[in-house]
Amino acid sequence: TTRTTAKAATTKSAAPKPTAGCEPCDSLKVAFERQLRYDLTRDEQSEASMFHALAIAVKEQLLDDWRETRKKDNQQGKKHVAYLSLEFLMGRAMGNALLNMDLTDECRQVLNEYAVSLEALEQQEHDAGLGNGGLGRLAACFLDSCATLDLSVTGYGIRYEYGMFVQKIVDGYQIEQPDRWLRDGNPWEVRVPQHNVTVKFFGHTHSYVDATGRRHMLWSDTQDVAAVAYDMPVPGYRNGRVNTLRLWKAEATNEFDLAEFNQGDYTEAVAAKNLAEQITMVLYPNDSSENGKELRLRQQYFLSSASLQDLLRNWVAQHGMDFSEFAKLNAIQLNDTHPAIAVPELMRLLVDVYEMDWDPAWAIVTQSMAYTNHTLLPEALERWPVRMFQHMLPRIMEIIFEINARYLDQVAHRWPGNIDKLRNMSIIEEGPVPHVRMAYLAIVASYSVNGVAALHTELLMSGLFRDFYELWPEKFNNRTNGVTPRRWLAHCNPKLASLISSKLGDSWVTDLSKLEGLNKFADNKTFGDAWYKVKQENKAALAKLVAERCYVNFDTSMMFDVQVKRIHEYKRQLLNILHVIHLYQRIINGDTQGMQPRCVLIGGKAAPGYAIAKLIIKLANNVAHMINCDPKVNPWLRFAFLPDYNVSAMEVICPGTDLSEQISTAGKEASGTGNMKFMMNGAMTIGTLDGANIEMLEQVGEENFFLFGLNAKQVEELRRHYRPWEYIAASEALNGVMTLIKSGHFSLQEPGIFEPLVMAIESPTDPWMLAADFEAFRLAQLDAANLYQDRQRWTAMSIRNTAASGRFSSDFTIAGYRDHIWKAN
Ligand code: B1N
Repeated sequence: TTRTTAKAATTKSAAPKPTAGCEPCDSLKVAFERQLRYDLTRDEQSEASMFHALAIAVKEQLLDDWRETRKKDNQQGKKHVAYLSLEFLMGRAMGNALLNMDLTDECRQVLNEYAVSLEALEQQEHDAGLGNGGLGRLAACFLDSCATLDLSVTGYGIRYEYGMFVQKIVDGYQIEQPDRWLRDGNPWEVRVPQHNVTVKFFGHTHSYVDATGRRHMLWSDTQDVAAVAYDMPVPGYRNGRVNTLRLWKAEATNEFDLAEFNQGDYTEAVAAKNLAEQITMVLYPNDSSENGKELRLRQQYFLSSASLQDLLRNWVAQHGMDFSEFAKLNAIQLNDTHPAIAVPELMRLLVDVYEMDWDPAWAIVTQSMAYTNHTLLPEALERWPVRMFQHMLPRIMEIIFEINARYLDQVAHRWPGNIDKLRNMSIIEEGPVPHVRMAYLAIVASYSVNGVAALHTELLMSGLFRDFYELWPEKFNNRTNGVTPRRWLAHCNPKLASLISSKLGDSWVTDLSKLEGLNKFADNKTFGDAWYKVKQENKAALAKLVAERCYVNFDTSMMFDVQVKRIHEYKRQLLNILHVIHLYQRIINGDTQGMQPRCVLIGGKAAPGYAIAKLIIKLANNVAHMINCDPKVNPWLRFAFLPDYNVSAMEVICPGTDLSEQISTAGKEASGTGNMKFMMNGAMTIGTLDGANIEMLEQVGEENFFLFGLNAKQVEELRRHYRPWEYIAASEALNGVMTLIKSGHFSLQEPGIFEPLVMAIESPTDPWMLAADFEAFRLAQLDAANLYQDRQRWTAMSIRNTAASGRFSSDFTIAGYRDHIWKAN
């Protein structure tokens, strides 16, 4: 099978291209062979060493463009955007780099002589799992779109030694193991020691007045940590641009723990390097919830300070000490509040280091900072104890107080005599333990505040940030998320990509609205058959993954029903499992008339401290065991939990899915992005009116979407008088399921372990309202099952879903950021 995608129309010569002023660089083949031959650390024959050699050779091919991009961006008056994020969930780089650089065919030719497939080598790459889920993967999709739209954007992040943990399943329970993704080296990164900066922690502040009467602030006796830049290339799609993802690693400076040196404790002092290097050791594995740990605040400040110092140093190198044009030529996008400490840090650098006055410095901050909110969940809103701040970052805390005092003047002016407003809107939350509200800090300092889907932005403006919306309506805007069609269609689904290109040409790769052209073929029998055939082949690939990782056989003649995402109560994997148990009961009871056989897959990681989420994983595994062991059930239903769900797994999963589960409680999922990947790859969605589902439904039409459940308003309304037992009593199906769980049928070895789940469902304070939505979900599933039996109709709907997915290209999203937020050229 070939993986040639949408490139039939493009021509590409294998010859190396000459570059001005230097000899033509080696061809991919020469570079690969040189690398393979001269790398003594690896065995030439192994796939791992061939992958490594190939990656280095590919990186070499993009060095000229990389250098040119930097030179051009520095010279031309192009606006630069710094995308600050604690997470970049990049996944593997090889397939994407080859696709974007149009080197896939040439690469295959080179590998031909080595009797090894490109796919086999690609498998050797460790995922760069520097993120938890949607937020981190969004940052990665955005980088691809920015480069493809020829924007000058630098991603700034942390080079975690250990990324998202590796999930093992032992006896049905999640076990976390460290992700040593760098153990074989990272061929893509370039260490750039000349870009080192120093980040200060702890110490004391004091001030003095100089001869001219100007007050200067000093922050001294600090513990200094070096930030070392590691750059990763971000190639645009066949346009010659190579942007940069700059990841910072913490290292000890010579000054670090000087005191111990002076006491003669040389070895102790050197050993103390650990303390500095801890900062970038590990990614916090909590998705959509606050981490609250001191080390996390250190990570946030480390990233923010290093990145801003880098930006300002670059600015001064180009423009000298004149910052008057800074905000015109720079935007700083905060990916949630995680890097919001960049606000006071930019003030500190401008005022203390570059000796600007407060007002012009504040003008620069408020004209360059923009903030994206990603969640309404209260447990995710970052608040740091003032005391922790004062101790770790004394100068930063002073600046926050000053920002707050000046801003509260504005509030007092807008709402004279309204003490409640002052208390509610203050950046400092008073109380026995005063806290800094990071979201408020971000809003106050930003000229743009955006949500990530239409409903989410509405709820921000009417709920969480209502007061701020009243004060500054002009700051608020919506930018619905998107995903890159390079990775999430052209690369991960080459068969569908070439089928699409056979009808539409390949311009859809950079203009996804072109997919609308597929509607014309939705009811065409021949095209439908070809579409179905591709889906079946992709299902076979997914079945292979499931067989290898779960030891469960998925039969491609059955419907593939998939829910993969972080495990969280609001995402309602439990609702999905309840439905699986219901199907199981029907089969046991012989009620299989007209039933559509299906394979259900659930995958995702639970935060290590999230007990209920871990219990949901255990339930899924126990239910799967009962189902898969029962030969009577087997022809109708199979169920697997996929361990260690990550970006690379999704590249196999979304092309092979028939039915995509997007079933969060309405009003809780800010946007979702997995939903879009499935839609793009021709899955039907069963989903609630939540996040971007609503916009997907608008695009594709209700007749091509299995909609069910309460809407956000109804959820809020029902909260006040929710009586789950009434829903359970009213539903024979749900009643049966609850009774079966309580009977201990799925916990024979460990009686009672699922009691907390039962209690959650039956509680009148259950925020996720599983019981309320169960019947609607069951009926929507019945619709889906019935429809699946009409192959032609289902296929037509699948085609219409892909056709309507164009809006969810991150190119569209980024064009929105470019035009409405960054105003970039
Ligand atoms: O961000 C995604 C959205 O599509 C999802 O709906 C949303 O849940 C996700 C603290 C988060 N929101 N908040 C986080 C991640 C890590 C962390 O430490 C919060 N992730 C989201 C992209 O917009």
